Amino acid sequence: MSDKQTGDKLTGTVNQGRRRFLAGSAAVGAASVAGAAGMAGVGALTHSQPAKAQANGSAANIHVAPGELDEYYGFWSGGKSGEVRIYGVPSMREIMRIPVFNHCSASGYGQTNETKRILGDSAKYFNGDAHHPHISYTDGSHDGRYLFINDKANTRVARVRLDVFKTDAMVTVPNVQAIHGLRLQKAPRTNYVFANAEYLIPQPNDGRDINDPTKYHTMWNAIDADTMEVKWQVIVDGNLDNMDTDYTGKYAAATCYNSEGAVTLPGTMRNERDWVTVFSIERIEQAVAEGNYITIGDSDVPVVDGRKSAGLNVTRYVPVPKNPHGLNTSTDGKYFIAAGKLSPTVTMIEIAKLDDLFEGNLSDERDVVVGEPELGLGPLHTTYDGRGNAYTTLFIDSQVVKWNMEDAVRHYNGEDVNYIRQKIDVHYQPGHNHATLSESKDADGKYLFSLNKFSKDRYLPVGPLHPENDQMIDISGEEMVLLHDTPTFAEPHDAVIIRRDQIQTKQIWERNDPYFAATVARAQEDGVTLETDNVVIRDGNQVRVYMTSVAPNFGLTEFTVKQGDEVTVTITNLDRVEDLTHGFCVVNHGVSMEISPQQTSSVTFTADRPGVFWYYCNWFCHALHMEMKGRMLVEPA
Ligand code: RUQ
Ligand code: CUA
Ligand code: CA
Repeated sequence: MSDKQTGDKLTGTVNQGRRRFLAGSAAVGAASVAGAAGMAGVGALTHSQPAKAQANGSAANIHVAPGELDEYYGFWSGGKSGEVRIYGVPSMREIMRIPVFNHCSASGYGQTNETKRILGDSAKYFNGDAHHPHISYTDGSHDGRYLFINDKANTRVARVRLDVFKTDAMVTVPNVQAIHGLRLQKAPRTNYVFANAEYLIPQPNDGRDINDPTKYHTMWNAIDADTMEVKWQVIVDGNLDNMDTDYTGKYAAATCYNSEGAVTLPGTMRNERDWVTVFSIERIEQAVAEGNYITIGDSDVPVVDGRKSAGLNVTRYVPVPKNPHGLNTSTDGKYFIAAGKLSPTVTMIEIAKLDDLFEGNLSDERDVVVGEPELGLGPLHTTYDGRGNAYTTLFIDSQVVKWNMEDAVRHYNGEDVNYIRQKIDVHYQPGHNHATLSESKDADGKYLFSLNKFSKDRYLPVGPLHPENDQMIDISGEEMVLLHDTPTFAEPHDAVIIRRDQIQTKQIWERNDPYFAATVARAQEDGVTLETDNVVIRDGNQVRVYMTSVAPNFGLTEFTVKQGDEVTVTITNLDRVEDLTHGFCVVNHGVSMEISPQQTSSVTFTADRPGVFWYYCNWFCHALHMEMKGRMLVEPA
């Protein structure tokens, strides 16, 4: 590439030209959607702001000098990669990756016995589709104990321990498909993880009714956050997309874009309105306690019928413009705000009115709506600054719009006020956005991230597949200011950012940690003390190899097995030094795992070929790290 081309690429003129081109193509796509939605006429797109960060000095604040620590932890969903990624905010240095629904070549997640126990039956899947990471609460504030995240691809919900940054529990939700929206009870503490199943299926899904979509339905699911067991499910009308909970622990609300119960795209656009489904957690618990439920198939999870036809009054359906998407609770606890997607509006539901709704004191479901501001094209998600302002992504407009909630309510009541504060261009096509602490009552309105689905011309080209582009915006002042671009891999849907003091991590493992307790118990059955013993135990054609590691030595420099043996190697890292992780890798066997200080890790594989196979430490641990190895001697069968 010539200097001239490089120079051109950096000029605002060219960037703006590209912006228009992109906005145009997005508008064409949207126009066909909007046309089908009976929304012709939307789609005039203009952009005038430069694509580069504004030079007003704010960017200097986000430089975190070498050796300095960031102010916030950012937990990014890894999307189709199935992982969670940890960034320091504001530096956007990637600090760690946590394998959750994927398997990991480095740590052995998905391969070690400890992690296979966590993955359970779903260990056979190598993929996941993680969307919504959320951190546990006590009284509406993040308590830093756990992070929970959904897997749309294989209908799972996982929990990550934030003292060790490891996935420690997973559940596959029965009788539903595609967990999408996921949120936690915020008060008094996170007792429940709530999970939306997006797709409609016959139930039980055992081959019956496959040709009769009128018999399909889906359910809203409550998982016990402490035991990770599914506690109950609620059958709903329509489907469930995104959701959020209130700040009292009483209510949750979910968007439904398929009130039609359709199985095709045109079908899901038929109704002029869809709805927001509101759940009364108390009333559902009461129905379960009174035995007012069924079970489905071979699952014993109580299923409460929340459809209108069942008349149980555990749910309410609030009509909103068709095919809504995001639903985000304002951090003052006042509103559920549902984004219009195909409508240029968001709908504000006043949570304080929900008691009256369920008690039948309102004449119309829509009476809980207290604002419906028009914001721009393609509103998808909303976040908050804790100062009364909301920030909504506009997918089609490629903008984030800052607007004032109380002014939007006044406007809805007929007052002539302008609730829009500012629109800022983002690059390009934003989905979620997320501001610091904006899922808790502690929202501090400092940084906002716009998680953009397209990066187009923002980075050095890497072929047809592009990264996404997560843009950091300063929202601490009156004006939003674009600060920084971070490329991210396929694809963070959502993120959660909390203060660094809200997380307390362990520096080394404790020997009695439940993460490897089952492995310790197995060793005890063999009469092995993991901290001292280096032994090989033969049990038929199963061989259990126990060894320690202390840099730069494995407790065994060789062990002998027979061809065809099932070999389990259990290693206990006796080093107590922070950051002194060892690895265990067997050459040509696809075996690799992490053993961090004071951790026990184990892996089982078949010694299928005779010969000499070296095993080695694959985590650089010592000046003699290269020498930290041994031989597995496999005798011919
Ligand atoms: S969704 S881009 Cu999976 Cu949260 Cu809206
Ligand atoms: Cu132990 Cu490298
Ligand atoms: Ca619809």
